[in-house]
Amino acid sequence: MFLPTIPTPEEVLDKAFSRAKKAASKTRTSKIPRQMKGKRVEEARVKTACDVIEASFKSILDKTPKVEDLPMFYQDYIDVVVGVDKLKKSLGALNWAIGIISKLQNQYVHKIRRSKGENAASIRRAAFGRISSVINRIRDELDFLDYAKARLRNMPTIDFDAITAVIAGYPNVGKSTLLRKITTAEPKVADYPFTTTGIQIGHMERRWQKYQIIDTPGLLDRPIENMNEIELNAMVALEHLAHVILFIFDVSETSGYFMDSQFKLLMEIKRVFKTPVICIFNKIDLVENVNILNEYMDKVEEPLQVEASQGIGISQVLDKLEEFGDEKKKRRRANV
Ligand SMILES: Nc1nc2c(ncn2[C@@H]2O[C@H](COP(=O)(O)OP(=O)(O)OP(=O)(O)O)[C@@H](O)[C@H]2O)c(=O)[nH]1
Ligand SMILES: [Mg+2]
Repeated sequence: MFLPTIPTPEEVLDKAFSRAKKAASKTRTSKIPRQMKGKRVEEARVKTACDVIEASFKSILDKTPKVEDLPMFYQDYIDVVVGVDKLKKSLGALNWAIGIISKLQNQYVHKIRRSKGENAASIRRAAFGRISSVINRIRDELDFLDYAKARLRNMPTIDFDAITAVIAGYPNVGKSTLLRKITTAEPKVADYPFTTTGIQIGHMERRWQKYQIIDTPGLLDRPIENMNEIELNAMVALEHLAHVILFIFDVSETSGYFMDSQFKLLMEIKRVFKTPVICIFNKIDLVENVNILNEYMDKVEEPLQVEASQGIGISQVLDKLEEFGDEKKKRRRANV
């Protein structure tokens, strides 16, 4: 959950004015002279209305994490989904409103105190009018924040202590099957922009190191030149996340993609991501032409053969991941 509940302008004003009314009814006026009573009551109403609005906006701002303090992946995610600049501008509008409301509070409380008692009510009405127009001026921003809250509600939960592998490969090559075989529990599905079925995150642990394996249906499964700008941004977000890419070939070509197209996709992914790639040759049980298999196995470093559907070869994939995790840890240690 990134943003707290965002009220509409009407809700902001209703709450402020009704609390103000209550505060007024509780104001003790029994021991003060008659002409002072009205002033006290109206002052309490203006003060309370402004306090309520300020508190409500401050609480929204306090509960919203600063985008620039978040890990890069989330910053990119937010940028892709709602736009970081627009979000900042809308939060800035709440700050602006807090400032103006607090000025109005001082100004009108002062006016009421200096007024003749019989004018206090009309001064308070003028104050409420100004307050309403301030809140109505940030209607678009409140609307946007409410929309952003909904869009960011299911942001994927990423474990930044884990070694993160992202799965790539054409549709139907066995990505989901492999993910399910590597990770024990059913992978969790979280929203991810621009993939139809969401991002799937599976977890596993080996020798006290956590791993998370991520599948992004519809994103890393086709040529990158066909992507629009938003999808490219989503790719950038993934690049911040991936320590390693698991590229899956379907050597049987039963998925409908020839090995040369699959290899081209691998080359493209290698070009775009500056991330190490582990190449996995899947569906070896269906191989008809061993020569083709060997030809492509020779083109990549340390290829692995698996039959994901039967879990054959999975332990080698895990070993490779672990090897990779050890290197990563060593490098991390060397950096400190
Ligand atoms: N014979 C055989 N079939 C496999 C193997 N691995 C996966 N399959 C089958 O291939 C089909 C596609 O597998 P998925 O894991 O759904 O492939 P995917 O890459 O996740 O597909 P998309 O999510 O559509 O991109 C399924 O019917 C699997 O049962 C394998 O090693 N051998
Ligand atoms: Mg899948």
